[in-house]
Amino acid sequence: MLTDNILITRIVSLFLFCSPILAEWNTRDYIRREHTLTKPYQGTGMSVPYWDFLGSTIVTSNYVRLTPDLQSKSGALWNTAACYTRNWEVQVQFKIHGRGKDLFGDGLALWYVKERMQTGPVFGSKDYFHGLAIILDTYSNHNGAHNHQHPYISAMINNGSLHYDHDRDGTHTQLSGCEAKFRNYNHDTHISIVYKDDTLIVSTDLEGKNAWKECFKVENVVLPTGYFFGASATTGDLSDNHDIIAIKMYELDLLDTQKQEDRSHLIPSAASFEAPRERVEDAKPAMSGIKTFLWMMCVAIVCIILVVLGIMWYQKRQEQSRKRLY
Ligand SMILES: *[C@@H]1O[C@H](CO)[C@@H](O)[C@H](O)[C@H]1NC(C)=O
Ligand SMILES: [Ca+2]
Repeated sequence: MLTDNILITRIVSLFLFCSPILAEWNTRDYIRREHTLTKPYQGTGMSVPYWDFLGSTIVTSNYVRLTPDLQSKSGALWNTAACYTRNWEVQVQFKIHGRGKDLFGDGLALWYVKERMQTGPVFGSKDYFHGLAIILDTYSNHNGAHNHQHPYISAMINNGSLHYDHDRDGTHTQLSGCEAKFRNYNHDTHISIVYKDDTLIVSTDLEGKNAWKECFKVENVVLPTGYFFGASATTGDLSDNHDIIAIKMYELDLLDTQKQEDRSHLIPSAASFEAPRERVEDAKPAMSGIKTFLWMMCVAIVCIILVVLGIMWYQKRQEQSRKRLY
């Protein structure tokens, strides 16, 4: 009897100990197979159920590689089934890695858009898209001062009228963003995109701790149903392996008032853009470190000379006034 109790206590405490970890990954039961990509990828034959591929994408038994670590590659992965769920979470396990220590690029974009299987300039996919892009930008194209470091994660909502400006790393059209080091890890790296009750929340799990860290949250984001999930990546002069290991889509609970609503004809929009900054041309590049140093040296030398001259002049005057006294 006593030993039974101890056993039960042990089991319960073991369960309590594990549950926060399990809770991270198993809170939602409504995984939607038709929007999910998990190992083993291959169905019957060579095709992967529910997913199409474009460009340089290759499927191995352990990952889907959108681009290899080679220049000028572009690849994409697109869900074949449109999403008719209003509230959802997409968790993507990815791996961006390569030989480059300081120079690598260009990055990866995750999509919920109208246009699928279209190549283009925005990380391998179409510009002037309709829907949502979550961009994992590894390379800063911007020469002038940025208000953030790279790698950088940002969100963009487009109704087909906006251009993604690579020269500004999309900062003029982004809803929000966060700096995040997500490259060249040996452990698993994940990103979660939650779209629920018109709120978009992007979180990351990059430290191998099985815990989500919020990257940003934006309210009043309108996205219709019937769009497609996808992922795309490109390399240019700089490169990286851009790998997708898993995509899991969970259907989230609806509020009672949301159950009847037809969302299929909405135009994507977002109430708040991140403080839109004027597109000003870059100021002339600031002085380099060495130039600044030399300039400071000159100023210092001139100052010292002036001080020395001043002291000499003062002493001479003192002497003269002393002479006059005697
Ligand atoms: C599309 O977005 C732009 C920029 O946010 C806006 O000016 C325009 O009115 C929108 N068009 C529609 C049809 O919603
Ligand atoms: Ca960039």
